[in-house]
Amino acid sequence: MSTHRQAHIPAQTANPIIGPGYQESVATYWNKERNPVNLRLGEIDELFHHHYGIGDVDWSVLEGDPDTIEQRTIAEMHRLETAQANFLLDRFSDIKPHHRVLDAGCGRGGSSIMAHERFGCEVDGITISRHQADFANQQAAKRGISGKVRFHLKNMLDTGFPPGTYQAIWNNESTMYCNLFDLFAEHARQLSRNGRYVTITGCYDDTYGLPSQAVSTINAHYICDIHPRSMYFKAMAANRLVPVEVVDLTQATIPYWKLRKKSSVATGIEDVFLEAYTGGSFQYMLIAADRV
Ligand code: GPP
Ligand code: MG
Repeated sequence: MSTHRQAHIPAQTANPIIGPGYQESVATYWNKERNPVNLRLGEIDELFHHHYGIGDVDWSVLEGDPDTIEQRTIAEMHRLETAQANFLLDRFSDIKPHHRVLDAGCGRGGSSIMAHERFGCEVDGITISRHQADFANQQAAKRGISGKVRFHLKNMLDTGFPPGTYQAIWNNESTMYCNLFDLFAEHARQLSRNGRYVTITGCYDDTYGLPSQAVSTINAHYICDIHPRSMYFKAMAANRLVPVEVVDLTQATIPYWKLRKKSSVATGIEDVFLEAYTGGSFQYMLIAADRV
């Protein structure tokens, strides 16, 4: 009898860069995802985000002409999500037009397009979802920036990009889809010496031990695996990434979730995020690090 294992052929065979099982289910989720909470917001200015918002809410959007409350609420949520992306990009002060930057887990490309428009640099966005890569490339084409902003079907743990290619790399709410040690090893390889890495992420506070029920519910909702806060620093220290700035954005994101809960595009996960953040088991963090 042969002892050879039958090679597993993923259902999504058109995507050869992902492994079977976990990554396959994540890609399937994002290939099917068409949530109005992302598409209706993105349609406002054709910047499609897959992250949450920060900053104070203008609560007047829930008042006044009832016919415009819905659209004004959606515009306000979008404003807060764009503010989050700008807060992340603010950590890259030295990007010049000749630099290349990498958006790891780029979603539909909103942050990548913002980076190019702000710095004039070349941007590579990578995702394991063919739908997201195609969608994001169409957005770049519509803006006439396809020569500068390119989206690829690639695995952020193993991109194939040459060593030292990037002056900057970020993960905007995408680290919870992979092992941090593997991820930061790949980032350190691709970053130039003295390059900058930034992540905004949700992490659980391991002061309290393991993930709370609310954090576990978020994991199940998005098929992700939220890491403990301490693991970010261990994985950075192991991979030549030295933190230079840590910002707890938990209080800054709570207003976004309160508004989202009242909006027509709420998905049902809002109360869970509010419970996790206000209960203290979950934190929304920015970490910036230098590649030494
Ligand atoms: C938001 O994406 C981000 C994630 C799904 C990763 C998980 C992030 C954490 C901070 C835990 P999205 O914009 O597609 O989500 P939604 O459809 O709920 O707006
Ligand atoms: Mg969203």
